[in-house]
Amino acid sequence: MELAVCSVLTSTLLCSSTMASTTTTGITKPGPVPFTEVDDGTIPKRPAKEEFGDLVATLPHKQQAGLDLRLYQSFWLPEHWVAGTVVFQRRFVPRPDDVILASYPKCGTTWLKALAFAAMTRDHDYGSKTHPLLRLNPHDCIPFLDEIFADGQEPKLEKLPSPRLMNTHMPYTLLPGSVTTDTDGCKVVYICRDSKDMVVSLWHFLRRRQPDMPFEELFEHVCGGAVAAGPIWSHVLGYWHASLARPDRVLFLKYEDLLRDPCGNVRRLAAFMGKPFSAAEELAGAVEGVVGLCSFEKMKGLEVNQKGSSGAYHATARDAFFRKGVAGDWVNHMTPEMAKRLDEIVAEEFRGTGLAAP
Ligand code: PAP
Repeated sequence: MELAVCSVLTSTLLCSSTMASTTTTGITKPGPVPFTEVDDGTIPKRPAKEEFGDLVATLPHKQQAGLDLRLYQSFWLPEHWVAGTVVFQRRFVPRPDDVILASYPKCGTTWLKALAFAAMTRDHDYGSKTHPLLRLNPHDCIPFLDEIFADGQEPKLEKLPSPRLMNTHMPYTLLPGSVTTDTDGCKVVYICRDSKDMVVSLWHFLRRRQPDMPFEELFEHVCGGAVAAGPIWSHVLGYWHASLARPDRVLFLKYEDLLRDPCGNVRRLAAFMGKPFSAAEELAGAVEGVVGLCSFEKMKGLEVNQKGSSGAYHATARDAFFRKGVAGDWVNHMTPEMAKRLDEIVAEEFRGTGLAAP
C-alpha cells in the first residue's frame, strides 16, 4: 500500500509543481520545504525592537504568568513580539499561494502545522525515514512569524519556495491589510479549542519554566482577558467573523472536530489549501497516510519530538508540545464552578455570533 501511495503521489506532484527553488543543500524543490533547510544562517538579524522599541515602551504594560505583556491594538501581546508585529503589519509581502496557519497558543498549533505540511508535501512516502516530519519537529518545518519578525529575520521568508506555509498566534485584526483585505491575497487556516482545555495545556506548558505557578492564577488571568494574545474570545471571534465574511480565504477549524473526524477535516484542509485529494490518492489511502503520520501517538513517539529544542526562533523543549492530546482534560484540573465560570464568559462573548464553543 505504501508503495502505491508513493507512486500515485509522486506523479500528482510532478503534474502540479509550481514555483521551485534551490535550497542550501543545492536541491531544487517546489514548496513547501522545511524552513530549517532553507535557512543557512547567513542573513543578518535586525531585531525589530531596534526600530520600534520606543513605540513599545509607550504601550500599557502588565506582568502576568511570568510574561511582560503590552496592550497593542486591543490585545495583550508578549512584549518581545510587539515590535515584530509592527514590522509584520508594515512590511510583510504575501504571495497569492501562501497559507498562514493561525491559532491561539495551545489550541492545536503543532498538529495543524504537521497536518498542513504533510497534506501539502504529498510527494513523500509517509512511511519513509526521509519524510521531513519524521526527522524534524513541525515547528522546524514551518516558520513562526511572530518570532521571525521580532528577531528581524524576515528576509529568510523570501528564501522559502512557493507555496509557503507559515504560522502565527497574532489576532486576525492585527494581521497586515494585505492578508486580510486583498481578494486574491493569501489564505488563512485557524484552529480553535475549548478554552478550558487551552488553559490546562498552557499551564502545563508554562510550568516548564515556572514549576510553582498555581493553576488558579493562570485561570484568573484567562478569565480577565489579560493573557498573552488575549482576550482569547476576541482572538477566536476575529477569525470566526473573517471565515464567514471571506470563506474562500479563511478556514475555521476546531481541535475537537479534528479529534472526532481527522480524515474529513484533512480533506477540507487540503482542498482549502488548493491541493484536494484525487480519487487515485483516496484509493491509495493518502488521507489516512497524512492522518497517521501526524497522529499524536506517532508524533510523540518520534525521537526528534522527544529531544532538544525546536530551533532558534521558538527555543522550547520539543517534547513540551506533546502532552496528552485529548479533549476534556480540564476535568482533572478545574472545579465544576471554575468550568462553569469560564464557559459562561465565553458563551456570553460568543452570543449572537453563530459560533458555539467546542
Ligand atoms: P503552541 O500553540 O504553543 O504551538 P500547541 O501545539 O497548540 O502549542 O499545543 C500543544 C497541545 O496540542 C498539547 O495539548 P495538551 O497539553 O492538552 O496535551 C498537545 O498534546 C497537543 N498536540 C500536539 N500534537 C498533537 C497531535 N498530533 N494530535 C493531537 N494533539 C496534539
